[in-house]
Amino acid sequence: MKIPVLYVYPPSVWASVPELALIELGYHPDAVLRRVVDLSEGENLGPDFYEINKRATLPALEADGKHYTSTIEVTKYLVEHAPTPGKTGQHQSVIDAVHAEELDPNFAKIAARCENELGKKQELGLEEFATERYAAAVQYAAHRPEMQAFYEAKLPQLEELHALYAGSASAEQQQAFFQKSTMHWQAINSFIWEKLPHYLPHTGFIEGPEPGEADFHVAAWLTRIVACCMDTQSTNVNDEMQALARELCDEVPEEVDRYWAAWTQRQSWRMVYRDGLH
Ligand SMILES: N[C@@H](CCC(=O)N[C@@H](CS)C(=O)NCC(=O)O)C(=O)O
Repeated sequence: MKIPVLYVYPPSVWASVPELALIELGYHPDAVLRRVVDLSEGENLGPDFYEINKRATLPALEADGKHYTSTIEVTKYLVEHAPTPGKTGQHQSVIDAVHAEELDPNFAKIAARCENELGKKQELGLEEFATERYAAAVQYAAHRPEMQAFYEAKLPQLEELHALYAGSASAEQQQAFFQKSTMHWQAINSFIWEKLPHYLPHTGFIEGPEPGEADFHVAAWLTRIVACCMDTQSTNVNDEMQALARELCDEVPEEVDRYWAAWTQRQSWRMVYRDGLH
């Protein structure tokens, strides 16, 4: 049988979900072959990866002659084929919740609510990220007329982000982006306070004493949100929950605090985030 191929990029939020799953579900380290698709260079926007995943997103999995092209599908496959079976999740609603567009953890990373935050994120390398990806897509589009519809959908978003980060956006575009970013963080803030605690258990994990399907998704989402808070704090904060609390302008709900502590003690989480939160 052919070894499944998992398409990943280490700093990617959603590609961390199958990485956590592989370890927690007891897969042998060589059970899947990893191929890195460099999102910062726009490699996912090219024709090679388009053959694998028409959505052009990570993670993707090639297994049993099929392509699994969303985080939910990839992780479900890994759960269903795990060496330790019986970990099928019972909590699809929280998985769907953290994948909702209004809580998109990738937008949380690029969002900027004011000029100060935009400046900080430029310093963190987002200007280069936005510029390289836009340039790569322009190049691909020029040579791939057969993918015209794909680039027509992608290029305006990439161009807009490039303009914002390169400082060539109009004042109106900038204000609209600040407003969209503010609303995005408000949605994240209210999710963490009003909904997330209801999904979290008093002890252990959402799926039981050990992490299961829903936990892999929630852990990756929460880790990215915490990473964004650590990145943009105006003073150095070493404590992750303290950084989250400052973003929430409040304390962190105790259920979230407990869940974070449970995850950060796991070998799997330490392995996946060994080079830093992302
Ligand atoms: N809802 C999709 C989102 C996946 C997604 O956005 N992945 C990011 C990496 S974390 C990506 O590949 N983005 C590609 C791009 O922005 O061009 C899923 O869960 O599969």
